[in-house]
Amino acid sequence: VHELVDYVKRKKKKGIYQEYEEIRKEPPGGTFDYSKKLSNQIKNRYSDVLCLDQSRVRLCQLSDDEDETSDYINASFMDGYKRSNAYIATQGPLPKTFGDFWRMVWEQMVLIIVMTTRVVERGRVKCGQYWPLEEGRAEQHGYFLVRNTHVQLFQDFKLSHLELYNTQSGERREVCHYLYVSWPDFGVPKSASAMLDFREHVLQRREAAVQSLGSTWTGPPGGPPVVVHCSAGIGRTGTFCTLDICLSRLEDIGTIDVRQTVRRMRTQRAFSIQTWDQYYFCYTAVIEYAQRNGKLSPVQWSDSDLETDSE
Ligand code: PTR
Ligand code: PTR
Repeated sequence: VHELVDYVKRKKKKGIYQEYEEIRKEPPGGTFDYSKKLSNQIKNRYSDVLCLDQSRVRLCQLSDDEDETSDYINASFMDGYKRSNAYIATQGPLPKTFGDFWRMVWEQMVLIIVMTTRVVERGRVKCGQYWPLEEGRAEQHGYFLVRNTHVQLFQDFKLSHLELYNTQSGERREVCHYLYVSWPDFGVPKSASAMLDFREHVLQRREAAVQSLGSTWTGPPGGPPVVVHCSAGIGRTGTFCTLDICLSRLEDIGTIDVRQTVRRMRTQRAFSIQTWDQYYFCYTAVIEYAQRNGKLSPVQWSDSDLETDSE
C-alpha cells in the first residue's frame, strides 16, 4: 500500500487521468453481434452500451416457439478476485426486460442484487421499477411472482428481502436486494467511507448466502454470481466491482493493480468505468480502506497532488 501511495503522489491526479485515457483508447476486444441484432436492440437501455458476445449471459430457452434471439439480455459475466463469474454486470432493467431479468436471476441462482443507481435521478429515469418497493407487496414479472417480505433501512442503502416464486415450477427462493442511494448523480463520492461500509455488508451477506446453499450449489466455490447494476451497467457498476476486486486482493496478498483490474474487466464488460474520476476514486478508496484498517498511517495530500492541469 505504501507503494501505491507513492505511485499516486508521483503520478498526481493528472498522471492517473492519463492512465485512464490510455485504457479508454484501447478498442474493445470482441464483437457485439447479439446486442446489435434487430430484435435485441429494444432490449438495450442505451444504444451505445452493448455487451460483448464472449461474456454475455444467455437466458435458457424456455420453449420451442421462441426464436434464437430470445436468449439475449444486456448482461455480462465478470470475474472477481480469484473467482470466475463472481459478478453479473447488467443495465438497469427496462419495463420490457423485467421478466428476462428475473429469469436470469433465477437461472443463475443469484441470491444478491446490488443496485448502485436510483430509479430516477435529476428527473431522468435511470432504471425501471422492477421490484416491489413496499413491504408485503408482490408483483408478477414474466414467470415470476416477486414479493417484498421485509425492508431494512440503513443510512446509505436500503435492503429489501425478496421472495421469488417461480410459477412454472412452484419453487421459491429468497433474494436480497441492495439499493445504494448515496452515489451522487454525477461524479464520485468525496469519501469512500460509505461505499466501504456498503461493500462490507454485501460481502457478509454473500458469505451467509453461500453457506446456506450448502451442497445444493455445485458451481464454482464462492457461490453464484452477485448481480451488480446501475443505469448502463458500466460506470458505477465497474467502479464498485473494481474496488471489490482490488480490496480482496489487498487483503489476500497485500498488493493492488487498479490498471490491470480495469483492463481485464473491460474484456468482459466493455467500457467498464466511465469517467476518470471514477478511475481515480478506485485508487483513493483503496488508500482510505488501508488507513481505516490500520495498514497505513494517515496520508497527507498536498494541493499539487490533487491538481489536474499543472505540469
Ligand atoms: N456520457 C454522458 C453524456 O455523454 O452526456 C454523461 C453521463 C454519464 C450522463 C453518466 C449520465 C450518466 O449517468 P449516471 O448518473 O447514470 O452515471
Ligand atoms: N449513452 C449514455 C450516456 O453516455 O449518457 C450511456 C451511459 C449512461 C453510460 C449511464 C454510462 C452511464 O452510467 P452508469 O453505467 O454508471 O449507469
